[in-house]
Formats: sequence, C-alpha cells, structure tokens
Amino acid sequence: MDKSRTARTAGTVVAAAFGVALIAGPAAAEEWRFALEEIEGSVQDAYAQEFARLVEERSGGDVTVTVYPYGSLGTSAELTEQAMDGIVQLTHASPGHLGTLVPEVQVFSIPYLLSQNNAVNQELLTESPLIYGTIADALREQGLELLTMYPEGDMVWTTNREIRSPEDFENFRMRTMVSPMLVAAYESFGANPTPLPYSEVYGALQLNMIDGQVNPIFAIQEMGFYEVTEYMIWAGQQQFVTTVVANGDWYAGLEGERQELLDGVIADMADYIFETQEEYNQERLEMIREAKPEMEMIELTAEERAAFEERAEIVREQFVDMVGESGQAIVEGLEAEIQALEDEHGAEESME
Ligand code: 6CS
Repeated sequence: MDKSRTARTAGTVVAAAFGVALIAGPAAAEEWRFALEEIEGSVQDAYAQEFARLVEERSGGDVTVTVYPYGSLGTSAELTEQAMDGIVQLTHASPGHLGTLVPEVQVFSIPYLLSQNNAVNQELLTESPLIYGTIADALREQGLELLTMYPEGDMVWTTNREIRSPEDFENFRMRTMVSPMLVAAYESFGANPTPLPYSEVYGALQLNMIDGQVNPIFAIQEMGFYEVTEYMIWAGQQQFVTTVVANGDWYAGLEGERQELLDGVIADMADYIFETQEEYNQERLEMIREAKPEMEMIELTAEERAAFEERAEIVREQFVDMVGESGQAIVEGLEAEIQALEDEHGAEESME
C-alpha cells in the first residue's frame, strides 16, 4: 500500500472515470471519496487534505481519502446529488446552494443573523443543539448525514460601482449562490439578484452580464474575481458557512470503530480549519492589494450598514414563509443560542 501520500487529489475526472483515480497507487482496503465546492488551494481543500492525513494516520493506512476539487465532478448542487447517490461518500455542501433541497439550512443566508464575533459563529457551528438537532434531521431526510459546519470568512462584495446604500443597488445585477433565500436577501437590499454556479461567475463579470458578486476574500483572490471588478466592499452582512456531509446510508453502515474514527477526526478538525480560514483570508487580502493596488477597498460605516440591516428584516419573515411552521423556531432558537454565546464571548471580534 502506498503510505507516502496522505491524500490523492483527483485531477479533471468525471464520475464515470473513478477507476482512473486508482491508478495513482495500489488500492487501499477502503477508499473514501471527498468532493469539494472549491478549487485546490482553497479553505475546503485545506480541510480535506488535513482530514485525509488524519484519517489515513489513525486508520494505520487502511483508509485513504481521494479528494475531488471543484471542477472535477460538477456544480455544488451536483456534488450534493452525488453524495446522496453514494457516488462520493463525503462532500462540502454550502447552505447557499442547498436551499431548494433543504429549505431549513437557508437560515444561514439571512443577513445579519450570525454574530459579528466569528469565534461565536465557530462555537455555534460546531456545537449548536439546534443545528445538530433540527437542521441535521432535515438533511437526514434527504439522505445526508451532517458531520460538521464551519465558517470560511466574512463575505465581501466585489463590484463595478461603489455601493454604500440600498439606493446604489438600483439596477445592479448581483450574483448570488442559487438558494432562494439569497435571492430574497439581495432583493431586500435593492439589487437584482442573479443566481449562478460558482464556475460561471468570472466569465459573467468579465462579459458584464453581472455587476458584482459576493464571497470571502480567499475565494475572491483564488477565483480572480478582483481582476474583473473595481471595488471590494465590507458590509458585514454575512459569514460564509459550509457543511461537511456524508451519504446517510454509508455513514450509518460504517462499522463502529470506523464511525468513531470519522467522528473523532471531524471533531479534532474544528480549531484547525477556523485558524486556517483566518490565515487564508488575511494572506489573500495582501495578495490582492499587491496584485491590484488600484482596487478600492471600502468598509461601510455603522450608519451605512444599518440601512441594509433594516431592509433585511423582512428576510426573516420570508424564511418562515418558505420553511413553514418550524422556520420560526429555527430563527428564534438560533438567535437565542447566538445571544447566549455572545454573552459569554462578546458580540464583537476580539483584537487579541
Ligand atoms: O460562491 C460560491 O458559489 C462558492 N463560494 C465559496 C467560497 N465556496 C463554495 C461556493 O460554491
């Protein structure tokens, strides 16, 4: 068995060609396939590489993990389907793309709902009874086991014009991920939301089919979005959050020790990925500054933010309308958990 590699990264392959990936080395006793919604070098890739290293180490090489970066297998929605069908065992499935399948996860797309203190979000996403209760149940109904969630960074607008107020968003085509809640959010801000898969964003910006997009800084850098926009604008409206999910039957069928190994690795990864996303976002901001010094960087004032926050209040009601009865309990439950964590850790980012 090839123990010199912690993970095999599949290049440009299609689902039908899984056999090709095995050419990389003699088959291990067990192979777990892990799909990413992001490219090599991304936060999700860092997660998967470390996950693979730990799984291989703790299984004594009996399990290897093959990582499929974005572009190998399809769009985010397609990756989720592949996990549901068991083509891959594991995938990242971001709430921003999951809304039509599991409406409940769209709670994470409500602007200004999560904390401005990301340490609070980190603890919430790792330990929340509501997330690992109600939200996990909703995913389970679709054949997906929720293993963990984590934040990937503050979502920043990159645009071709200055946006400081909802009025500035008039006739502005803002690319969003494909969940209905995000469309509602950007409508409330005054923009014309344009849902598109991740892979189409660069071209759409370049061809002026859209006027802006929103993503964490590391993604803006690695996907080149800053090259085809002029402004980076911090409005503090949303933290990008993602889930790691497994095929439900596969997870339930894992032999006891293997399931413990998987759960243990996932639990031990929380701090690693939190620190990594912070590092990546800081470093990549410097890279953007160096590569494009003329990029205008704007942080909205508290007053400017408040105008967007006020507009977004209606989005909570829309979430409840979309999800039905349980929606109200989800919003209120999550807000109560956030409040309790903020009472403990503070409502703003600590400078330490
Ligand atoms: O904007 C998107 O569609 C994507 N953004 C990130 C940072 N990760 C995955 C997601 O599909």
